[in-house]
Parts: sequence; C-alpha cells; structure tokens
Amino acid sequence: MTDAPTDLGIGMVGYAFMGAAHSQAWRTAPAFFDLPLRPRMRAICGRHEDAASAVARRFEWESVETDWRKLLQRDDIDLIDICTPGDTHAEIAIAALRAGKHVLCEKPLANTVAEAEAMTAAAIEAAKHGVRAMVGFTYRRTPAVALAQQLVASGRIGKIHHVRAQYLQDWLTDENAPLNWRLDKAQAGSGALGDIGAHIIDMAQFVTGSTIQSVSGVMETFVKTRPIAGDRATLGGTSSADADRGPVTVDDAAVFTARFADGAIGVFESTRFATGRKNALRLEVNGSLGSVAFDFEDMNVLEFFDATDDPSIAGFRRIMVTEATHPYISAWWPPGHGLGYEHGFTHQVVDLVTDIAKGADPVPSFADGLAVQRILEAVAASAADGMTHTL
Ligand code: SOE
Repeated sequence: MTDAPTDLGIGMVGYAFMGAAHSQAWRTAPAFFDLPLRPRMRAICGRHEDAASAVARRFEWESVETDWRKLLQRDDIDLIDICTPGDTHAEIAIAALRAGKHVLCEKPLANTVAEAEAMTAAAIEAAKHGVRAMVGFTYRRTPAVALAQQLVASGRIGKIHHVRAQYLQDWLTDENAPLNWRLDKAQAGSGALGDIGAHIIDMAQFVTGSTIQSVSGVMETFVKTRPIAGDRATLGGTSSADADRGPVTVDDAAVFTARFADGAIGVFESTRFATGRKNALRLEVNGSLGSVAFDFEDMNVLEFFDATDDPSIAGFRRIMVTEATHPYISAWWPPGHGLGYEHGFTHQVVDLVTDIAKGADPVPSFADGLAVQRILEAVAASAADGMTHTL
C-alpha cells in the first residue's frame, strides 16, 4: 500500500463562472490524474455568504469564508486560487505570496502593468522560498493547442511568417444587455482587449515560441450606455433621462497588428460583437513548411498543412487530437470521444500541483502574465494615439 500523497489545502476567492470552472477542476483532477499532492478543497470565499455557501454545497468545499484575508491565516490552506475580477488580483496575490501560500491567479494577471510588475516581483521573491505562482491562461492546455505548440517547436512548419489570431464572442450585441463588472474599467481594467484578447496574445506567443515586439491597434465601444442591473450605486447612472442606463467604460472590441521578434507579422481581433460567434478562439500560424490552425468551437481538432506533401494530395488535414499519445488525453477517454472547455482548467490544476511537488516554477508564470499585460497596455496606447508602440 503506497503512502497517500500529502494534502495540498486549497482556498478559493470568488465563486461565479470562474469559481465554478476552477471548483470542478480541483474535484476532477485527482480522480483522473495520479497527482503527487492531494488537493483538499478547504474553503471558498465570497463577500455574500449565502451565495458562497450555495457554491460550497454544490462543489463540496469544506468551509466558507467571507474575508479572503482569513484564508491566509489558516494553516490548512497552502494555495490561494484567485477567481475574482482583475481589480483585486494584485492585493490578494501579493498578500498570499508573502504569507507563504502558492497562488493560481485568473487572467488577465492584473488591470495595469504596475500591478502586474508588483505581482511578478512578489512571485520571484516567493519562489526563493519554494512558493509557486501561475496565471490561468487555460487554453494553452487544450490538447490541440498543446499539439500545435509541439509541431511548431519541432520545426514541422518551418520559419513562421504569419500569425492570425481571433477571439470572437457575441454576448453584447444586444444594446440592452445590462451592465456588469466586465464593462466597468475600474473592476475589469479593459473590455474585450484584456478579457479575451489576453488569451490570444498568450496563445500566439506560446504556440510560436516568439514574442510580440510592437503593436498598432484600434479599439471601439459600439454601445456607450447600458441598462443598470442590480445595485445602482456601484455602476453610476447620470441624469434622470439616463437613470436606467449607465456608462460602458471599456472597449467592446480591440483589433491590432503585431510584429514578432522572429520576423513574423500578426493580426489579432478580440470582440464581443461578432454576431453568431459564441466562443470562437482561433489561431492560424503559417510557416515556410506548413501551417497549423485551431478553432475552439471545434476544440478537439487541429488542422495541419504539410507543404512537403505531394502537391497532388496536399491539403489541410483534420487531426482528431484524442489519441492517448496526444497531450493530456491518456487520462481521459478512448480516441474520438473528445474533451470540453472545462478540461483546460483540470489540466491547469494537474500541471500546477505537479510543479509545486517538483519544486518547479509553473508556466505560464506571473512574468508571462506581465508580458501579456505590457502588450495589452501598448495596444490601448496605440488605439489612443494612433501610433505604433514598441514593447
Ligand atoms: C469572457 O466571456 C470569458 O468568460 C473569459 O473571461 C474567459 O477567460 C474565457 O475562458 C471564456 O470567455
């Protein structure tokens, strides 16, 4: 009888969409993967005790806290999982790291470069004491994306010339969709740019192994005011004529071009107004020997074009990324059964717990998150002054 792995106590801050995605990951990972440490879901934390308690019951968190600082004081908690809006990431992460707790922080890392720099400095200092930090760009851990990165890194598509990345959603095309925290700059930092643009920036740099050196961007807020839902005091309305509508203070869409360090050029598009596109995160990379192409709305497939094929039979092949030899798949189902959105979160937990046990620095690191933050800020600056901004 082998010894049971040491417990790793988890304290999670936040309980909405990301709270649910992360909760399922902490529950599922040890069931499908042989982890070197055993995650124990010690506490979920939220300002509204009733709502947090309901999520705790649903996902079987052991306890509920309403002040995240209490999590840092608990000896049964080793890791803080931050699933809150971006305006709270820096304060919680830095305090947690200084308290000796590992940190998993949702993307984007922060709302500003200054915050991201402070978080990265705290993570570097904490790592000296074996305390680890990761930022939650989960799409890297979709098997098809991980395979794309492997093909590019192995040279199968040769020298990269083009990177084409889109993240298309349409949940705000209705001008009467109400305000929420994602539309408030003070809470979210930016709109489509940081919320979904951060994902394609991280994914493009991960898959290509190259870094963005300069950007030139355009941003737009198509709907300037929206109905105020819930607590009127938090979102502001103006005159009586606007009493039921408040200002949208972030972008609805951000598009930009980019130059990469390896000489490739990129085109990026992130929007919440791509009518009909629900979660179309797409990446295509064109190289001298071939191309890879991915669309999250067909997430178990990677398209691959091999330019060395006989031209009479050449074409984009659809690789079903569901073989046991493909990244992460051997823990799941037989070929062809497929994975879903939630599996990226489970794989994130698996890799984080494994790195903590090994004493390794997880990726993407806070430094990777800072690099994305710098690009976000450069795109916003370019959209404001019409200039190309170099990182
Ligand atoms: C935006 O709608 C969003 O929820 C992002 O915030 C998540 O990071 C992404 O995984 C799904 O879409």
